[in-house]
Amino acid sequence: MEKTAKRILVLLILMISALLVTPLFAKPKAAKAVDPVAAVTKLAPVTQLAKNPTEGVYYSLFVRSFADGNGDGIGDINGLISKLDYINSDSDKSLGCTGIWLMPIMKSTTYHKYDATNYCEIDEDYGTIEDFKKLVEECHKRDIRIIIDFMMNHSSVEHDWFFEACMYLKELEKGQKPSAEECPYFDYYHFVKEEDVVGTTYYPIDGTKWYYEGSFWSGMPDLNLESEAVRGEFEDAAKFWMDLGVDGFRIDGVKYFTGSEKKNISILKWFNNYVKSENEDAYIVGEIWDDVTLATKYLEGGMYSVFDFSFGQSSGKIVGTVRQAASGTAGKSFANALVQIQDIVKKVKLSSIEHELANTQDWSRCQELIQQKKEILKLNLVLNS
Ligand SMILES: [Ca+2]
Ligand SMILES: [Ca+2]
Repeated sequence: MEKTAKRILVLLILMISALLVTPLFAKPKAAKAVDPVAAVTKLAPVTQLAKNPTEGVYYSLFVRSFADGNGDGIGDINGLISKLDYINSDSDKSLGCTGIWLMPIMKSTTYHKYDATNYCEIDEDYGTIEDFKKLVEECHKRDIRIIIDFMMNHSSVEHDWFFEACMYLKELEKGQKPSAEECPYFDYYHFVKEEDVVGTTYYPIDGTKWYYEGSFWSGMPDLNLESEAVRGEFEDAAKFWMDLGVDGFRIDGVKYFTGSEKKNISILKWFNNYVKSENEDAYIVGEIWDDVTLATKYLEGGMYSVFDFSFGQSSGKIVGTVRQAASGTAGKSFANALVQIQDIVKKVKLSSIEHELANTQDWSRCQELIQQKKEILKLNLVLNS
């Protein structure tokens, strides 16, 4: 295990031990419940150990619902800037998070924005590139790193690439074979003829006998990540955001890149190598929603981390530990679970750590899973580091 990762793990174990010392070793009379406020105060120094983007606590943030800066009822970048002290500052009221993960901010037609219509623009609901530059500056002033959602598996059905490809297919003469030389965007997606449709993830293109793949839904056509041209587009997009100062990426839908785990890992290797060639400290975490052993295999793709979904949701280890913070066994059980996960991780990649995840946009929020009490939420964030 890498030195820094070890330090974090040891720190977590020490923190959790701090929760346990009183109930385990004090005389029965002194075995009272741990005060969450006092516990959080003790845990706070974790922020001081986050020396680079791979360490610390990341706050997952849906810009649309976080803070509205212009009063139109939709959260935006300027609203977020106005609340940064809440995320990390010297104030006792700060959550002490060392990073934020912004759910999609790129131009899109949906409220969730997981289907981009342009990978190098901020959605106008959220603001402008100038606003984003200001956000990066204000975050870095407060030692908050920014990673952003990066959606390579699919674009929006309204992306120009898809529009151009469909127009080309509609204009093909009968019997004419499509060619990427005539229309490069034909190779950007997975188009098949009617007779080659497999399963239910293909959708028809009106006025043609062609179908396109949409793993998630018809509005998100799957991109061909084995195409050099598509990879070039994503290298340009990654560079665009890194030049603006982002510290890394959360890669969406990795398992759906292709039907092959080997190919998916190879795609990750390409992306990871590219990003690291631009910024060797960039943090890349992959969303591989699967059993922890299967998800961990994707570390072969060179990413520093993959999400560990087994720790999340209401039945997961993080929420369970927070709910039982005052018991004599919750902390020990949490530490044991972390050690077990790290044993699995180090068999694949010695220098990596698992990114324990309390919740995602697809689950109920932490506050709902636990309770509306800030100290308890803070404890949850620390365990989620
Ligand atoms: Ca707004
Ligand atoms: Ca795919």
